[in-house]
Amino acid sequence: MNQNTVMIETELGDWRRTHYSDRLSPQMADSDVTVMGWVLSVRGHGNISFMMLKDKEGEIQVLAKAGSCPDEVREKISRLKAHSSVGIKGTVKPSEKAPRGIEIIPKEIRVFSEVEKIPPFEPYAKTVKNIDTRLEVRPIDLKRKSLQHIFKARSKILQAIRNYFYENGFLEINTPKMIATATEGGAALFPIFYYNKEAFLAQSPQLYKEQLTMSFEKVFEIAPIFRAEPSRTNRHLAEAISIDVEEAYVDYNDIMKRIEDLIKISIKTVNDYFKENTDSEFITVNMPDKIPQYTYSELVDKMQKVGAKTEWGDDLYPSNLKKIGLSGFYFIKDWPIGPKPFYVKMSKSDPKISESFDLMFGDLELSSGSTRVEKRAELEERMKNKGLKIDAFEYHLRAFDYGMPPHAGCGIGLERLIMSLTGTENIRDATFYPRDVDRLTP
Ligand code: AMO
Repeated sequence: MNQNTVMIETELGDWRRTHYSDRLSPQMADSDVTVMGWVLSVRGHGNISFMMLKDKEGEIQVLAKAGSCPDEVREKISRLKAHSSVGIKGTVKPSEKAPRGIEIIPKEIRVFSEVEKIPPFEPYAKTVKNIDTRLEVRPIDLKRKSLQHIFKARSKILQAIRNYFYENGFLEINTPKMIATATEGGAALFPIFYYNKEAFLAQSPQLYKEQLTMSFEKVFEIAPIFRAEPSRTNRHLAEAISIDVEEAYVDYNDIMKRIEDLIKISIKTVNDYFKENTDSEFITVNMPDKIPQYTYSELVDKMQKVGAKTEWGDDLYPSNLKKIGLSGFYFIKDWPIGPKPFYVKMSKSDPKISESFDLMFGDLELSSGSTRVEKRAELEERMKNKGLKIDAFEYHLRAFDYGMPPHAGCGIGLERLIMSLTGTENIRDATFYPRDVDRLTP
C-alpha cells in the first residue's frame, strides 16, 4: 500500500447524517454536509465519476473529479455497485447540469455495505410480475415506488384513524393474542402450545373488547388477528391487522355511523396523499354523502330477480353481488342470525334476523359488526344452540353478572381497507410480510 493511500472506512463510527437529500439547496453552497444512503447509479470514466445517492427523501448527485476530491475517494466511487450503502462527507456546490441544480463534491467516503450480488429483479422497476420472487427479498421489493406509496399512505390512514378515535373519547387497548377459546365460529384456529395446555392464536379481540366496555365504555384496538384460512385468494391472509371498535350504550346503527366517519377521513387522507405525490398512481376514491344501506333480504330478492341461484339464508357470494351491480362502499345489514357468532344480538322484530352489518367495497368485505348480546342467559342460550361448551367460557360469562352495558362494535380489516383506497389488487401488497397457506417466511 502506498504511504499516501487513505483506508476507506466501513463502519458508521461517529458519522451522522447532517441532511436528507431533499434538504440540500443552492442556498447551501460551500457548506460541508454528511449524507447517507444507497448508490443508485455510478457513471463516468477516467478522471470523473457521477454518483446518484438515494435516501428516504430523495436523490442527490455526487461529483468525484480528479483534482477536486481525494483520488482514493474518486477511485472508490468509480468502482461502487448500485445499492451499496454509503456515507459521504463533502461540500455542496451549485451546478446547472446536476438534476436538482446542486451536487456534492466528496471529501471522504465510508462504504458500509458493498453490494456484489445483482438483485433477482430491478428494485426500481415499475412492475415485477412474480410476487413470490418479490417476497423472497421483500426489503428490496419495498423500495419500489408503487409499494412505497401504498405503505406511506397506509401509515397516514392509520394516523388519521387513531386521531379520530382519540378525538372522540376512545381508549386504545391491547388484548391477549394467546387465548383459551375460539370467538369467531366460522373461522379456523391456529392451535399453539401454551406451557402444558393447548391454546390458540386470537381470531379477534372480540370477547376482551366487549368486557372492556364495562370499564372504559369506548375502546379500540389496532392489532393482528389470526385466521387459519385454507383459501389461496388475493383477499385472505393468515395474519391480518384488524381495526376493532367497541362502544357502550349504542347499537349497530351508531357503529355504522362511526364507520362512515372513518371511511370519510380515510378517503380524505388518501386523496390528500395522492395530491401531494403526483407520481403515485392511485385511484381517486369518491365519497358519497352517505354510505348506502341495503338489507340482506332486499339483496337476496334482487339476486333472485336477475336469475342468480341463491336462497334466503345463503351467504351473499361475490359473483352474485357483481350480478346485481353493486359497487363502491355500501352496507349490507340485518343478516340471518343462523351463521352469526354467539355474541351477535337477535333482532327484536324478527328472530330469524340479527342486528348486524357488513361494510362492502364492491364485492370485497371490509368490515363486520353488530349489536351484542348483553344478558348472560341469552348469551348462554346462543352458545348452547351453537354446541359450545359453556364452562369453557365461564371466564367471559362471569363479567355479565356485574352490569354489562348494552354495546355494539365492529372489526375493520386494515389490509382490505388499504386495497379499496389505493386500488391494490393483491392483499399481500397491503402488508409488509404476508402470511398465507404457503408462506411463513420471510
Ligand atoms: P370478521 O371475522 O368478519 O369479524 O372479521 C372482520 C374483518 O376482518 C377482515 N378479515 C380478514 N382480512 C384478511 N384476511 C383474513 N383472513 C381476514 N379475516 C377477516 C375482514 C373482515 O370484514 N369479531 C368480528 C368483528 C366484530 O363484530 O367486531 C370479526 O372478527 O375485513
